[in-house]
Amino acid sequence: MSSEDGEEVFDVLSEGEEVFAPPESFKEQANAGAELYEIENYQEYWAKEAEKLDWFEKWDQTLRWEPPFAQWFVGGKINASYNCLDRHLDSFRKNKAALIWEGEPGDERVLTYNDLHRKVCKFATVLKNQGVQKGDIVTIYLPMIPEAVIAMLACARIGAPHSVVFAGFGPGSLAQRIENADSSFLITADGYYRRGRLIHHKNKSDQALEQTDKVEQCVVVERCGLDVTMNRDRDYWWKDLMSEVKCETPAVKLDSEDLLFLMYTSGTTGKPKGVVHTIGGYMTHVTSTSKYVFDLKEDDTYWCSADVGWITGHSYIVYGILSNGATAVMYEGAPDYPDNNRTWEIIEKYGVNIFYTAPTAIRSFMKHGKKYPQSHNLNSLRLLGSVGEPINPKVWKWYHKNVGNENCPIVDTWWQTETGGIMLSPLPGVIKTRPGSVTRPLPGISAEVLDEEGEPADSGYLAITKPWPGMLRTVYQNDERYKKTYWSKWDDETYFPADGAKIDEDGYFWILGRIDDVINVSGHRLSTMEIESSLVSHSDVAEAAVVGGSDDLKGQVPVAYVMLQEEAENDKLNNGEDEELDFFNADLEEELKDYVAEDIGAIARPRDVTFVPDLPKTRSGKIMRRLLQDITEEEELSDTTTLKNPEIAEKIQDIYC
Ligand code: 6R9
Repeated sequence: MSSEDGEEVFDVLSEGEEVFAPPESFKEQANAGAELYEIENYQEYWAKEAEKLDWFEKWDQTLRWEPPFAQWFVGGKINASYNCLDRHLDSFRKNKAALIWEGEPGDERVLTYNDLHRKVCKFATVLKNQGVQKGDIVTIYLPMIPEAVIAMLACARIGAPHSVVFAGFGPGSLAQRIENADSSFLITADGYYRRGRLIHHKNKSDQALEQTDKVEQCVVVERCGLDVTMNRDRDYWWKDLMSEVKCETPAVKLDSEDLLFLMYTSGTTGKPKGVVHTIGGYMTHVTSTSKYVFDLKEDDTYWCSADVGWITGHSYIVYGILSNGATAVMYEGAPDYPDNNRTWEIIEKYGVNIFYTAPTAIRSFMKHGKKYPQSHNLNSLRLLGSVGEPINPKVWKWYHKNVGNENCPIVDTWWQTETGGIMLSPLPGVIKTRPGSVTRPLPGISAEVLDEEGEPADSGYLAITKPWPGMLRTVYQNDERYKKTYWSKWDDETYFPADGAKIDEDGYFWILGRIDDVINVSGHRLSTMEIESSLVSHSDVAEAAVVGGSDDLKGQVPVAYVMLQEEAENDKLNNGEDEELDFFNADLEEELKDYVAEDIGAIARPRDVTFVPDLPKTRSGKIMRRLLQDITEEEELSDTTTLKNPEIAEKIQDIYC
């Protein structure tokens, strides 16, 4: 891996492949250097990274590993809120912007580190006054407003773990999470703005509280001035409670292994799991990876477009970013409201330097066309990131060219709710990238591709082979599920993320998507993702989802659902008339099948290509292939309640049948 002079560690990349070297100017100033790929002892490495945080007392043991249970920085005393706030106040950062917030209607708020600290201290006092104690789980059900961050850091300040529930979830999901966490304290809001609509959020909370009697107190943030019903025995206005208290609650000295938060993963099967994260290891992981992967510098303005209700928001809007003392942009609304200029306007207006988003968003930017990013000055951008699902090479290149002006390294970051922080990603400025590959594990992370038996393979399952500080500690109150889900595929020292992966001759990793998205055609393992990527590389295609349809002879065959580019949709599905689109075009269907067969091989040729107006997606933007599977197999539709667009499933069913 390393060359004589230790400089171009990754010059080994095969010639002729599409390889993007980091711009010289980026390389010279990068936080990361090639030596980071030479780490010999992962525990020593993480201990060094942990030392960059502020500890009240140092740990006596870096790692206690009793597989599959890990404790990091054992005996250390720390507070996450202190690391995100107090430690910046003795320097010029005191009056530096911590959060630049923009509401969907265009209202703005800027909170400096000092402002944020004051508000967090006050709300921590409120929590204490209301009787919240160390260890009590506080449920936060807030939209993308600064109070979400304030509430999280206030909980962290007094050692009350938070469980943030994404605001887009409905009452049933909220009630389920409150029940599972046995949480008696809820923080919600009157409403918020989304795509120009006013969402009555308090109503949704009230409906949830009809389904569970756990909640004894509910604090309501006023965001929109909505007229809401307040239950006198239970509900309090945030602003009333805040006006009564002083900014006086110090950060409590907590144990490194005390709970920081629970995050429920929207399980594709069964009930959601409460993923448990603890303070010391998680903070070490997210602080270190923010610095190296996003190349965070003191004068950067960083924007992650995820919601704080997801792990990406927790790690890379709040904890990892604020602990580095950086300035984060936070935006309340839809990226395309009131029109497709909004995202680019935000980047231009605040001079965003680092932009972190998801492939699903990039695909929709792409669908609308390059004229939108191109009509804005995006020269401030110097680094782009991607997270959440595999990014097709075509989409990667579009992002690189039309958003990054061919001048910004792209970090395609693989990780999960369970991993806490980024695990595989390019170190920008150090490693050359290939569109579609997450490159290599980050320093201190050991990953491999293993086959069913646990032997190294070129193509198989992604596996994490050593513990890492941000790892989940367990599934809340369910150690058995923790062991069974994550540590029993091979042995109890090897973590199973349930993602398929390939490794190429240069040691680059290619994530193929969840293993439930892998199909087996005549004994050949094919990633639905690979076929999707091929379809998306056709000029008429905007988005594609592929599932396996049962086939008597081959076992499974690929079945494709395709959304066309706007122009192609108008031209090719219009049937010569201006009325409703007819989602049928035999010629184009054949053309796409041939295209895939040519591109990947006859084995990948889809049996059906169905044109659809939209694809079923979860609220975090992941395509819900399970539903397409049901449609393909002509089975009853499984649960659609976690979908962003539940109505689409039946529509597709009508088109397909
Ligand atoms: C951070 C986050 C985790 C699942 C994961 C994988 C997929 C995430 C990816 C990626 C390919 C990437 N995933 N990042 N697949 N390339 N860069 O998204 O967490 O919501 O828990 O999802 O997302 O399938 O297993 P989470």
